[in-house]
Amino acid sequence: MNSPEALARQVMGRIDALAAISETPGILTRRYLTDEHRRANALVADWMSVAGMTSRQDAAGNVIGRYQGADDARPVLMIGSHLDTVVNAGKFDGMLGVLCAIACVQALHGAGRRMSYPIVVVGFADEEGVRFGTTYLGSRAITGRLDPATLDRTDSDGMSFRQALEEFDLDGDRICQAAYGRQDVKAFLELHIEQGPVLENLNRPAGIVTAINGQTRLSVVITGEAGHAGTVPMGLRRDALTAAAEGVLAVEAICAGMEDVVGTVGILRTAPGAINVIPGDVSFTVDVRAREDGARRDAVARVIRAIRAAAENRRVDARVTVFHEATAAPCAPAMMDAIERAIVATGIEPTRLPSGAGHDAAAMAELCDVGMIFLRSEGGISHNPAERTTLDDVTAGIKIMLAVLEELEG
Ligand code: HGY
Ligand code: MN
Ligand code: MN
Repeated sequence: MNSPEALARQVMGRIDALAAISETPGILTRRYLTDEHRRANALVADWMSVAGMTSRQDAAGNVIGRYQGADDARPVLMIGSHLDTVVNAGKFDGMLGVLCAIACVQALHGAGRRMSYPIVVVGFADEEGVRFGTTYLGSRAITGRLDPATLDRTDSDGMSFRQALEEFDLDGDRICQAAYGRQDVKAFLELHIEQGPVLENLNRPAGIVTAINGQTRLSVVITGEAGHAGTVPMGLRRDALTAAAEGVLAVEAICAGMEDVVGTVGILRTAPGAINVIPGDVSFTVDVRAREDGARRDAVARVIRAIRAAAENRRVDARVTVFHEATAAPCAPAMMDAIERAIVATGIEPTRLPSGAGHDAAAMAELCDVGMIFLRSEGGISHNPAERTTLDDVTAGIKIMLAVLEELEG
């Protein structure tokens, strides 16, 4: 019942069960502090209990399972990932890491085995930052580094983070109670899909993450002048959309021209949005990532200058705000070495690679040593319903994670 193969099959079934809990029928979208988040937490808490853990929901809405250690007073090993998703998401991003962590504890529990250290499995509540714009809200609550000002951020319906917590029967003034101290945590281990093409191109099922790229998120508001599409000569227009378009292409050109830097405009809204009206107002987001923080900050500065220059040339106004920044996070050498030994023990050629995607491990790195196991993504596809990892690779992931737990016994 608790062989890695059987546990992997159980994980795949549970992946589908969680994927059915969505705000939008037919696609997977599950944002922070929604009823769907509440339902997913309840399901995961049940699975944690079946695996021999006590479970609870913390002050930030993270779901937490605890598996006692032989010496339960020792600092805990935290393992897990996130349960929230992007819009029209794949079903493995985040959820696979939580479910593999539960599967490993279930294997220990089934064998009557206790590690010397306690294990805490975490289903983080908000890694993607889709609802309130800033990422890692669940893991930053656990590290105690959540900026209280974040509580005033609002979602697209105008509801504040604080109000959404209240609707979730939580209190924004008590979110600090979710925090662990540095002395409480041995390390954090996260299994996650690679979300890129490297492991598949190397024909490797798993890899060791070396570092998680830093990221900056900008919001840009361009204000021009709405006008009649038929009567305003081209030279007299103050077209907010053409200025924004020049800014969007500048993001692409600047980031493409720098090594290990990527830039994305994921959201663009134009108003009033009529076929015969010159757009007077445009807003868009910019997401810049880089392995090196200096390069990222240089790219962001150049992007901001380019957007402002485009606006000035077109006689419109540009307001640029940096609303989220996460520095690059290195994985701990001892954790990388333990994961590498575990991968070799599983009969897999080890591969070390950086993560272009952000992960809760980047936030957790401010509290403790972190390590990440990557599993191969078919076609390198993610943040897309076609996102997929195979049963065999999930089986390998469970074997590797169990081997890491043993490696960390020392
Ligand atoms: O955006 C990211 O990199 C992650 O999926 N939150
Ligand atoms: Mn994601
Ligand atoms: Mn993720």
